[in-house]
Amino acid sequence: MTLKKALITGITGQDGAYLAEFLLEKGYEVHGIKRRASLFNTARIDHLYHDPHEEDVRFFMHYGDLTDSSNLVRIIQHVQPDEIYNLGAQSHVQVSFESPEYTGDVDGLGTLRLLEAMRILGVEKDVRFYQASTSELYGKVQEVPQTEKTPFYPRSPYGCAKLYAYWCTVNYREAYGMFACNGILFNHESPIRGETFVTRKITRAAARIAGGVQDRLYLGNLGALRDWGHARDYVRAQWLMLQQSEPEDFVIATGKQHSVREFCEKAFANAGIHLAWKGTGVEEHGIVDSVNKEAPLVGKYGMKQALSRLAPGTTVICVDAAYFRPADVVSLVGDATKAREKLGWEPLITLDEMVFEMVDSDFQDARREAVCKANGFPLPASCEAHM
Ligand code: NDP
Ligand code: GDR
Repeated sequence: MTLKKALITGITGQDGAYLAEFLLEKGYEVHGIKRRASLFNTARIDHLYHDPHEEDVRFFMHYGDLTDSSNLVRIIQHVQPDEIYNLGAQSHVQVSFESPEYTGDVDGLGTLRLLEAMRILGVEKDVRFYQASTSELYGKVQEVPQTEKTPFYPRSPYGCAKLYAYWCTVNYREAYGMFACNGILFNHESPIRGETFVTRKITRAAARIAGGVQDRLYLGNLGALRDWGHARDYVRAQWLMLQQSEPEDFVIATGKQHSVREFCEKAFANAGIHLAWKGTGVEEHGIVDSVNKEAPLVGKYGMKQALSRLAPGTTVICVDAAYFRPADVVSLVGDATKAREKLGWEPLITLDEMVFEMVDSDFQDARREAVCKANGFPLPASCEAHM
């Protein structure tokens, strides 16, 4: 029996890793495009990798870049995929204000290059295409909650680039009869979320502050409201979209909204720190209200002693205007009714379960760091989360 083949751009990222795992479990042969980097950049997928000389290998990597049409054509020709998942992107909204042209090139034109590569090779009718569209398209929201029909109003170079990619996907579907779908995914997180996105920045800091290896967390807009789901649930939706009889666009969301402030409270509570808030605007800060040495993760990682140093009133979170965006997206919440009805999709992991899983994972790293520091062992240069 011939295996179905999938090609994933952005395989080294959060979603790429979960999707690769999911498709391998479904019996697919999985090919990923990774960028050449001066250091290893495959930590999220190393557990899936096998020496290609072994037998029955179903996971392969190819060097490539969304800014290079020639390699996209070559890789598609070589792999002959049944499905392409375009997850590769410069995906950080704030960074897109600093590198707008690059973001447009990768996130916007990169999508066009992939679609054109399929046409150049004459496989546009044989390959199904998934485009990683985003709730950032809604930006300054025109309707609450947001559905597939809500008008777009992007608020960043990232959002504008993704808008171009969204319409290219629709246009190639209509013009050339391609099976091309946009998944309009709301924020989704996990223990392998990039350290500079706000959720991971918070869970990582909560664990490190509780563990005594960090003093403070600096954040931007604490009032921003997001609809946060779990990446593992969301990659299942990506696959489901390509298994339908007709290509369509779908919103994927939980329908529940929380503020960055609330996310902090949940993460810090799992780390044994109950927060109170003082001040407003850029003067606002989060202080220790009380510590809970009986919190399950505090016991699991032996952090009781480290927590004792945190007297009530200690400042652990500060607002830093450097993290405010030139134009922010202040409130998003999605309505995934269409996905529920047509794909049979719904999220299985709750926000509280996800926050627990993230803090648990970050506690492991914080504990390792604390042990190394206490015993004089050097640590790899840890990336200080700063975006
Ligand atoms: P990540 O930032 O974790 O991963 C992005 C991936 O794209 C990485 O593998 C990265 O490679 C790769 N990449 C970056 N630049 C290029 C390039 N020039 N050529 C080829 N690959 C490149 O993002 P996520 O996994 O969180 O998101 C996946 C996709 O979904 C992205 O397109 C994102 O914009 C979109 N999205 C994400 C949402 C979320 O909440 N996570 C919500 C909605 C949409 P490297 O590892 O080398 O940096
Ligand atoms: P977002 O995610 O911009 O929604 O894009 P991010 O986690 O970066 O920000 C969410 C909200 O939190 C506010 N915020 C901060 N954000 C960061 N990164 N760092 C901070 O210190 C901070 N303080 C407050 C932000 O202002 C924002 O309002 C993510 C990415 O994965 C995109 O690729 C994806 O398309 C969208 O989600 C859906």
